[in-house]
Amino acid sequence: MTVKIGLIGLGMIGRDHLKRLQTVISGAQVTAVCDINHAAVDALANETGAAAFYDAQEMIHSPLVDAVFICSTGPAHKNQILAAFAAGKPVFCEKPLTPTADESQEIIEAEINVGKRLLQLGFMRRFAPGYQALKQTIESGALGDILLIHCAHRNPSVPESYTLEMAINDSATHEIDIIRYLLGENITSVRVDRPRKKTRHALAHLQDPLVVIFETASGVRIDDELFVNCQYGYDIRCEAIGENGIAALTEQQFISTRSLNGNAQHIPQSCMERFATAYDREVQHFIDSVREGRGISGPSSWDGYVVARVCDAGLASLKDGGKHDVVIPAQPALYR
Ligand code: NAD
Ligand code: ISE
Repeated sequence: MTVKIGLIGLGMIGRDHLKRLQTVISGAQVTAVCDINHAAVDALANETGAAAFYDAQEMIHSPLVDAVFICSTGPAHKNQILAAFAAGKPVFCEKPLTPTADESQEIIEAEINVGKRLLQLGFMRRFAPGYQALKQTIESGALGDILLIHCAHRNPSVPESYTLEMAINDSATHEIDIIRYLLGENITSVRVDRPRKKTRHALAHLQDPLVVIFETASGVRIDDELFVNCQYGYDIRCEAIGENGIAALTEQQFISTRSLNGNAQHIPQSCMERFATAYDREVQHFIDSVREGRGISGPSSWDGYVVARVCDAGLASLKDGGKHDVVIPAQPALYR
């Protein structure tokens, strides 16, 4: 069976997933494309032969579509996800699930009403070999108890549409999810520190860098440097500090060179380059789940909801600089 995909959102990541679905992934075909930018729809429909839609609801309900890919911006996700649930169609949705926890709660309730999981969320780092190896090492006990984790999330730059809040609910979402994945426990408090000095490369409305301090239920302390105008590259770091040793991510898929100029190592310039393998693996996982009818798995709406709760606390801290507690309700049976 070939899964017929309807793709919503033809921006940066939407086009990257489109290329992936056309060239890397087996068992899928993009049969419909949709965006509020009509010119982008017309151009891609022409180029790919996919049917053109300007209205997401119409595309989701079309018989041309078996499964929906949501790559629109965060505020558009909720209504598109609810429409896919109403149509009973599986949905791959880019992170964040929604920009606020209240909206994510509505999605959880709707999916529970459907009675089965229909959504895989785009927390692709869980599919990255480096993070998987880090999780295995932590779980093996070789490092002893984990005490601290140091993270850095550096982007070369961000577009003008990137808001101050997106540092938390668009960028830090990745660390919030991966901390839960690595440690198998929830975050219980958040504090956002604004260093007094801001980079001259950040737009006026941004505060960059920021440092976010998280604590988990067992007391692990995590610091996350968010520096989204670092200029030099897309640099993601994660180092777990245990009682017996440390373990850190490396950039596995790249080589280093030695020459008269010294040692050199390529620095990725975008998330698409740094996490190419992880994106390929998450998308193939979704397509295989749909094709084989084995139910949707991987990062869930619940994961998106929990991350959104932590983000809400982070946004409150971004305003007042205080430490905010996060209380996560019991996990519904559907997501256990
Ligand atoms: P973008 O601005 O480049 O593209 C978004 C597209 O969505 C635009 O073409 C816009 O016109 C379209 N759009 C907006 N509202 C719409 C609506 N109601 N209906 C149809 N189309 C609509 O943004 P992007 O960088 O591609 O990000 C898109 C989403 O993907 C965001 O949620 C972002 O957080 C996520 N993302 C995830 C990763 C990752 O690493 N997993 C990387 C980049 C972006
Ligand atoms: C973007 O939406 C992503 O998800 C990228 O992975 C992240 O690095 C970037 O900061 C976000 O804006």
